[in-house]
Amino acid sequence: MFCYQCEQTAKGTGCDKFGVCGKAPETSDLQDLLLYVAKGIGAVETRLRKMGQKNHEADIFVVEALFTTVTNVNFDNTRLIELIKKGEQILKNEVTKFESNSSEKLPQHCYFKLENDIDRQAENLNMAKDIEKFGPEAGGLYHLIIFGLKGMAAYADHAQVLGQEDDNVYAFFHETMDFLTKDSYTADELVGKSLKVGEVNIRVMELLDRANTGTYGHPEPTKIRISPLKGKSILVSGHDLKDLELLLKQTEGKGINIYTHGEMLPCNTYPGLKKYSHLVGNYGGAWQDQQKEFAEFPGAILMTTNCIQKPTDKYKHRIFTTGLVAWPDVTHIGKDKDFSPVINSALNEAGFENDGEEKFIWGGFGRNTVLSVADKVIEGVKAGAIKHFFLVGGCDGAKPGRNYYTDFTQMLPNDTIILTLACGKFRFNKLDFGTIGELPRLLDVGQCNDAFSAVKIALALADAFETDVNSLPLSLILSWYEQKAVVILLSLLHLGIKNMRMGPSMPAFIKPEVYKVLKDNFNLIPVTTPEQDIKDILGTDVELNNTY
Ligand code: SF4
Ligand code: SF3
Repeated sequence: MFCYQCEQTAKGTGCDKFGVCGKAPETSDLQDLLLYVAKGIGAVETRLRKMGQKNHEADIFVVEALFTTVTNVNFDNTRLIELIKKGEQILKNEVTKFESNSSEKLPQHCYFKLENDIDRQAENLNMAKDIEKFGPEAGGLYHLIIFGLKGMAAYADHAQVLGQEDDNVYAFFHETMDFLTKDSYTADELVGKSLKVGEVNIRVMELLDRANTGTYGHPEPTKIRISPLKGKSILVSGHDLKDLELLLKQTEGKGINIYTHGEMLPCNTYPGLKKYSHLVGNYGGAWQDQQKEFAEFPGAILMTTNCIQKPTDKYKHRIFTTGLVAWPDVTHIGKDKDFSPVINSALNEAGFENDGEEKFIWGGFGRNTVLSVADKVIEGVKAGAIKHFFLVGGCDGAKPGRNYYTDFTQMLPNDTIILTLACGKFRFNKLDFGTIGELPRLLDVGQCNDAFSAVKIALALADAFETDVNSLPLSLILSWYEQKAVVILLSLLHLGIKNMRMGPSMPAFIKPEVYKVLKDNFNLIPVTTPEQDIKDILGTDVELNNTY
């Protein structure tokens, strides 16, 4: 195996014996094999599309194959082999279709056949081979494109589940997978394609935004309960709004309270979801605390997408997966979305014996809400009450260095507004930052899936001040962990956003020469210390304000 797609990669260079995330070598190699098949499908679909022939099953397959290989999604070899076999079948049919109309030779990926010794075959085609072939710099850029596509596939899948698709997006997935079957590349070609992934991802995030807000309404400012209520309980983690809605419907009147966990927190702010009175609030923090929090939770747990960790014996019997997320020997709820096993498990567990002490946090500051008070925000800036905006967002992870984000937000002066999104916010979202006028200083825009909303807010502010995003009193401090953060970074770079700070460390696949390009063109800066970074941005000395 070789994998360096996430921030917690071994020794900061790559997992080559066992994944720090818990991914076994065989699983890692099978994931790469699945992508090999998906590249073949992309190559043949690109050519068939030029002949006017499309195949929606192939479109969905490529997206699902990519999403399946995102960090902390699918650890189940059986399911991966099933997917590889399904891909092989699609590939065979599509190649036959193509060959009946053309004598052009297809890339070798299109002639993939599953061998008896799958593990050996998978090992021979893993990510390390790309690095051997292209070298570390170009190999890293080649993988940057793949990781960007993985992140984009996650967003496209969520949008598709709620009925939002764009055929041009599928065409781009196929073209890019086809591009990845070539034998050599120039650095310019790879950089150009990476930024193109960022560009198309903006369209995908727009589709997802439309899917979520079109189905469940715009998030609205909401006081979210973060302490438990007496009674039977189900905890829903991941990112999928539709799975939560289906579960809410299936548990109506059953006396079970539903709690969100991790990135599901913003679900409490959508009118179409908060209308269910048994969606009672949020329990716990970000994904990396799940082994402790799930063990303590006295009910059933449903994982809808990433990020799953190895379930411990304390809760393995009462955790369930659905969608693309999977763990060996954990009960998987299939496409029929019959959540009865989850409901029965919740009814069998003790539930909370008492109500917890009442505690709430605010959420629901998506673009619609923030832009509805844009005049107050602009007034605040003009009157000098708001000096600077910080977008502190992205993925959380287990590294101790991630305290940076807690300290950073606590050190920010009181005349600054903090916009946040994704699970990185759990580093500071339970702190009371107070208000500027009537506006809370901390505005939670939503999930990583709501990055489009944050982009819209930044662009609207730039419009209001008749300038561009780079000239706004706005600084972006990104935390990254997995591939959705990678594609958002590519989108921000495509938009020409400069001076972003990124941490807790730079991706292992961004090698020095590539980093130099990012530094020279976009002034992408690694985070240092909160004190130094705030001083560099605001020009003032700060210290930790422990009053929060
Ligand atoms: Fe390692 Fe991250 Fe890959 Fe898991 S996803 S194997 S932790 S680099
Ligand atoms: Fe978090 Fe996985 Fe990425 Fe959705 S839940 S931001 S890490």
